[in-house]
Amino acid sequence: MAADPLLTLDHASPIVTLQGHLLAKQASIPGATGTLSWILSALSISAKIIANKVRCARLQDVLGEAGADNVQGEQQQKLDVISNNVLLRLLGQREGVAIVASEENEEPVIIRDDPSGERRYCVLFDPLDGSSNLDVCGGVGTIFSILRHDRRAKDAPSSLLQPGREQVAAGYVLYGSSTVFVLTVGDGVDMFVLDPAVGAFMLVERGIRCPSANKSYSVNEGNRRTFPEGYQSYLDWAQERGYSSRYVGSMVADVHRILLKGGVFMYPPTKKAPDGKLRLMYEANPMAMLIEQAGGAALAAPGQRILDVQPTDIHQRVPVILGSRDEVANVAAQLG
Ligand code: AHM
Ligand code: MG
Repeated sequence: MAADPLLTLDHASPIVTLQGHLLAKQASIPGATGTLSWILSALSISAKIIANKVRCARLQDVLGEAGADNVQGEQQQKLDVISNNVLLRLLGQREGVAIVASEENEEPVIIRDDPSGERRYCVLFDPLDGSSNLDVCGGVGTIFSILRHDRRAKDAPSSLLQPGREQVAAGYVLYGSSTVFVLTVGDGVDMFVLDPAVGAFMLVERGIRCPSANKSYSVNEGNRRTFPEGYQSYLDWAQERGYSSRYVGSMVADVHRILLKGGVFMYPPTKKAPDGKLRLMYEANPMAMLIEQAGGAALAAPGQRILDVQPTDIHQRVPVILGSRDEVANVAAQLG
């Protein structure tokens, strides 16, 4: 691909926006109604609004704590609240959305529960992951997961409690040095970059493959002493072999690097968080779907795919080991 896709004179190399990409996909699926594309378009508009807020954070007094705790007992940042509101309002306008669940809200929000035969979806998201990095201008992101609404379920939470392998789409937006939208609808992983002058996400890479190996691990080593023994053995094993350590402390930024460059990202159980810190439905499942769709692996434990974990609570946590296939296997081998 040319350094600047707009500079190429190759007429066979079309300029593709996220919107155009979704319409083309929709046209290729017989009987597709466009409902999913319309939901993804709400996510893309939300991403542009949140990106703009993140970019102006220092200028607009939206940095710092909002003064309340979220359902996880963590301090909400003002931008967490703003991002959550933007997503809820935009998704709320989409006919195809039945239920929305956010890491920031204790209960799912039921948008429509009419029992008509129409196909509807549940959208789960972490509106601004890694928000504690905002004050130091670090990369943050929005993570989302889309499931089919189960109209037979007795209530909203039971419609949401589906294993990650049932996701119909998943993705994240990284608000980093550029704004990147990474998406899977179950047939590979595509990446778009926001052109702020045009106001559109432009396709920059189709069918991303996560390299099968890279001597690099990403974990909060400050917690090492409280990791289960197998993780400590893995770190010894990796260090003896000259592995590099790379950790931002913002899952979207760390996983984005792993997706493109390879290596392994881990959030193991710790003394403070015996099931790990990351949430199955808002963080682990969508990232696991993306990584598997790119040819990588995502485990909660040896032999236990994250995507096969049966959720029992929408806010539950899960240990995460994901990234290059061979590197995930190296960790699993040490865990025994
Ligand atoms: P958040 O959803 O409250 O922002 O927390 C999730 C973040 C992830 O982005 C990141 O991987 C992890 O917390 C970092 O945790 P730690 O600071 O314990 O390493
Ligand atoms: Mg998060």
